[in-house]
Amino acid sequence: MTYDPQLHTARRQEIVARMKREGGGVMLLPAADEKIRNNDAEYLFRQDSDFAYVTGFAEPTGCALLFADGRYLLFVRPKDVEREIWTGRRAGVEGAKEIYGATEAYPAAEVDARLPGLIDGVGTLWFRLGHDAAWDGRVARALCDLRARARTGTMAPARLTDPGLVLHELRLFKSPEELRALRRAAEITAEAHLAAMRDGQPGRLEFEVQAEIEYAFRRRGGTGPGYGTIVAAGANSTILHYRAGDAQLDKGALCLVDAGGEYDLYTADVTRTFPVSGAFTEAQRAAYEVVLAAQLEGIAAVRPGATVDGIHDQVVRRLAEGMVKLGLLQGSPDERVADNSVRKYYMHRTSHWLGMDVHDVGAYYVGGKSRTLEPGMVLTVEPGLYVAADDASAPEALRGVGIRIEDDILVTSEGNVNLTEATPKTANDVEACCVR
Ligand SMILES: [Mn+2]
Repeated sequence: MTYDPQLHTARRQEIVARMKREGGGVMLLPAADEKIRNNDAEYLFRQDSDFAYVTGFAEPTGCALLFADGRYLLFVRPKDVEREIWTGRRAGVEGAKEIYGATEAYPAAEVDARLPGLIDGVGTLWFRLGHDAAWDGRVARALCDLRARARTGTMAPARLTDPGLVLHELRLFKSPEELRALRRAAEITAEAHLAAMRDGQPGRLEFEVQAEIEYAFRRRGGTGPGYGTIVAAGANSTILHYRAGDAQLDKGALCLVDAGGEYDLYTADVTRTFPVSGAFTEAQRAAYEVVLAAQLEGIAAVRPGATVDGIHDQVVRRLAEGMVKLGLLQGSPDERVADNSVRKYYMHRTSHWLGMDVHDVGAYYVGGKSRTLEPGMVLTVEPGLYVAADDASAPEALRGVGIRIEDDILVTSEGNVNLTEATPKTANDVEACCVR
């Protein structure tokens, strides 16, 4: 997020304090590299979340090294008058120290040459293996180099530890600054969903609605979508990770929109489902009420001491009752939960952490048990109901109906706050937003 010398220094101090409790050493955090989209055109750059969280440094390429003894190194792209004319200003090696607080800084091109010397004798190297193949290779070569020279007194780190152990635990608990960014992302996202409901008229194409949504994100100062925008018309809504395509929104069908704006590296994650005609059919409304009731119950269950699995189980139980009532399943709801047939119409989990990454970091299980919620955590609650278009066993009026309702919930000491409650959700409120 926006660089703030005090904030980022305090974060690094906290990380170092926690590293010391786990054996000290050095944490190596690669910055994201620019990625080629095709030929020489690049994807829009997005900084690595861990790297951004620790450094506040927005430029691509290089890495940070955080030593338990307090040293803080940055490898960055050096100043280059010629390149900067083409690709923009760089802080450079001097800026890395003077602006970003590095105790030492070097050109990114020197990483390979300097890395062995920097990790020699540190004992523990905090590095996330398996995240980036190029960096895995770099680290492996540095370790090999040190091991090969062991007779001369070099000592390769004996322990490789996942930085997530410290970093992702910190990121799981949102600070007031982070919550400000998330709330802003939520505000922008509410506006985008309102635009989608307004614009999602019969005859519109999915990508037209997507354009309205992403226009709202950008116009309000967001970076854009925090993940691929889903606009799913009709039976497309039963495909969980469908992207906005070119299907037409038909009168009588539903449209499912799963879209979240990113603001200052934090993203919202909101799903709403609205009737294209502006009014739910009786069957659609009945199914909608089932999902909404499950979602409201799931949100109400979010409080310190609750668990992600517990909330999921409660939501599944409520959905099973609804599925029986709607004629999708037969028998008793408990039996249908027990034999897992609920999965036919609800096949995903109810919650995930949310923050800089849409599926944010942080352990879901501690000691083999579903994690207990604590104040400062942010998670989604997003039950759904998806009836395949060719499901001959389902009531005809429900075939091809996909409904998901998703909000972003902050755990507080009193219970929770719904960060995305500004986006209309009751069937009546949604209809009222679908002005036709
Ligand atoms: Mn989600």
